[in-house]
Amino acid sequence: MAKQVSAQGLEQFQDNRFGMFIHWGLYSILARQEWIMHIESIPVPEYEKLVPQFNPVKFNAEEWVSIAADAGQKYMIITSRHHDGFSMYDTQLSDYKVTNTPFKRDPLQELADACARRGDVKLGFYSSLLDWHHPAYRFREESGLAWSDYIEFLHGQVRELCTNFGDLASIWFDGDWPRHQFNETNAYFKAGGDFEYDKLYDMIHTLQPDAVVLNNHHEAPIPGEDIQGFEQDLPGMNTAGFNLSEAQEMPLEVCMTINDHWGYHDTDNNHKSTRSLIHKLVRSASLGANYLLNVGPTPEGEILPVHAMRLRQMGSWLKLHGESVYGTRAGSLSTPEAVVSTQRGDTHYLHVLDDMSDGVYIKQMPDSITSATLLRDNSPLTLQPYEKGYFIDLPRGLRDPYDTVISLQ
Ligand code: JFZ
Repeated sequence: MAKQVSAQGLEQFQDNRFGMFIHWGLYSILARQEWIMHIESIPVPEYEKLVPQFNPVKFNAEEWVSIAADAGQKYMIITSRHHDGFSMYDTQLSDYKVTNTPFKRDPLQELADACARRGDVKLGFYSSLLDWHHPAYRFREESGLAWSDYIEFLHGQVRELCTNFGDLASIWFDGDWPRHQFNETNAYFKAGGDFEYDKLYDMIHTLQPDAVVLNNHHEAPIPGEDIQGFEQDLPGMNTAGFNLSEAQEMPLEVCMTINDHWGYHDTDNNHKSTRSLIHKLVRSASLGANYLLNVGPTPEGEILPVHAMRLRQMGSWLKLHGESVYGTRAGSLSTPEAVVSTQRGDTHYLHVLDDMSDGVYIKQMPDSITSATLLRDNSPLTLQPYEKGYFIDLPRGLRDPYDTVISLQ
């Protein structure tokens, strides 16, 4: 049987509910998102010219971790190496890495130290399965290398990630998309064999027993993958076009961009509002999913102030309403469209996301529930029997601009 994350690690991961995703690499210099090398067909020697330009002098690990903590995010997942193949840490398995730039420092190590010092934000790593730079991935014919050379590199890097940065929350894989044969002969994508997942996942679960493994392959998880991921969509929805799999009976995670791109894009000003971000967080929670919200820092090493501001506003709301998010599981009440629910044991939380005319009608109330209060300040609300269910009157003055939470006990 394939190894899995520990029961405790899996519970903890779900309890976290809210995380920060970070896409950061050489591509931030070009400021046109992380796929730029592919989109503009930039040859490897050209792209390599970014190396001597990378010098994010404003990078401050403490600052990033404190933004996450202020936002109420309990973990942070950062790109250790994206599809461009550039390692953002001091790997011993390649010279194509951040410590060989003018910056010289290892930002992943600094983040690991900052997380360890604070203790309230866990660290995890994104790892790309495909690699547009590694000769054994994209240039096997020219280089005379074999697929096994790439597997050795990939597994070796994951071993480094699991060994050198303390306790991790998660390893997050991406780049193996079986249902999207972009172009079977396109060397940018075509793997030369399989990724030996059994071995790869067993290694992670042995070295990091509490870390969850996720693979963003957009299919139902295989053994050793502890959670199921959804990209840019809530579980069960597919507006993005690539979330073809059904939500499984297992812990879930939704990842989303805060604007329209993962990596830094200097003309993307389509920032989601704080209100819509809070709604996505609680809608994810109501479906049993964590919400991993991405930011793409600048080439100077900054999380954009417009993003930090929204994150901190989410944190202010969570300070008063966190009880209805952290440690909860999917809701089981049947609610009107604009209302979702989460629950912990016998306590249910109604999240009123829109202006309901007078209040909320719940068709079927579990017998265990006898009282309703406003979570924010415990003001009592009346549970009025109405038809077969209950009506909860929600006076205008009690409503929250983002999400009014009613606690049912
Ligand atoms: C993937 C990455 O390619 C992207 O750069 C980012 O890291 C995101 C979190 O994950 O995004 C994908 C993956 C697959 C498809 C589309 C976007 N697909 O199969 O269409």
